[in-house]
Amino acid sequence: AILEKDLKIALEKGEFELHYQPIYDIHNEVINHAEALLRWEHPYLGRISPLDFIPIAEKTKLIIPITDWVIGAACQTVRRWEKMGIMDMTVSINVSLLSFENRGTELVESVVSGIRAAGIKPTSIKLEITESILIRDTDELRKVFYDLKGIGVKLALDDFGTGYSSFGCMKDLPLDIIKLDRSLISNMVMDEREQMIAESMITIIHGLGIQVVAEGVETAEQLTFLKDFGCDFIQGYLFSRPLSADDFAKYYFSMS
Ligand code: G
Ligand code: G
Ligand code: NA
Repeated sequence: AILEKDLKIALEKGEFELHYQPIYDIHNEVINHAEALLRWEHPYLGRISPLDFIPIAEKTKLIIPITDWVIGAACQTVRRWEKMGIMDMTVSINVSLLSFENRGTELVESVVSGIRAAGIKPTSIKLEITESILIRDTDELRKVFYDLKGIGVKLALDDFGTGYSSFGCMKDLPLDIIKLDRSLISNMVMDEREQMIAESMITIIHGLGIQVVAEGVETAEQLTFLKDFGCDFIQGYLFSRPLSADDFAKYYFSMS
């Protein structure tokens, strides 16, 4: 089993790495977003999925230094890409519920210091929040969201359309983007009712002045439907799997 000790060592020894999945802007026909996804190469267990170690990190509070590391590393990548001539790339960072609830102020400070240290624009950074956060919609949480907006970073709501979906809550938060969960996209081409749901959701989200990313897009048929429905961004294997920062740069230049 993975232990707290292994996670601590991983941080100290630099066993973590970020990979970046390209996000395609349908209207402008460019790759201008990337989602940072944490990778852990354990010296003898090999690659361990964040699905397996993030819950442990959350239980042991190691999620705090890990999130700080992710924020710093993502900001540095933006800087590195800028030096290579990749301008105006927005990188999204996954932030777990715990980081918002227990240390909102520190989270804002961590984002500010990552941005300053790298010398990048705050608008290059977007935080992705899993939607289960919304069921606990408190005043304090709202303050953190507005503080983050205040420094100029963007906010996205992840995995929309799974368990806790609520259109009611999202109207009160300053969201820039909502990500439609893969489960909404996967059966869409075969199922007219799923098409109706996806199209209606996009319409409602747009009505609130929020942009839409469709996740888990794997086929050209799915893209055609989503284009038709007015979806703004596409993420999925149709374009690319998550890539190392260098491979992302190569992919970016091969597309432009
Ligand atoms: O790409 P992959 O299948 O490994 O991602 C699995 C899940 O792990 C994703 O759904 C994502 O929400 C989560 N995840 C990936 N990177 C991070 C991270 O840096 N922080 C947190 N909290 N979750 C992450
Ligand atoms: O929303 P979340 O952070 O959970 O999404 C990231 C996860 O989805 C990662 O595990 C990533 O590897 C995975 N993923 C990204 N694109 C696709 C896709 O097109 N199909 C499938 N099955 N998984 C994908
Ligand atoms: Na995510």
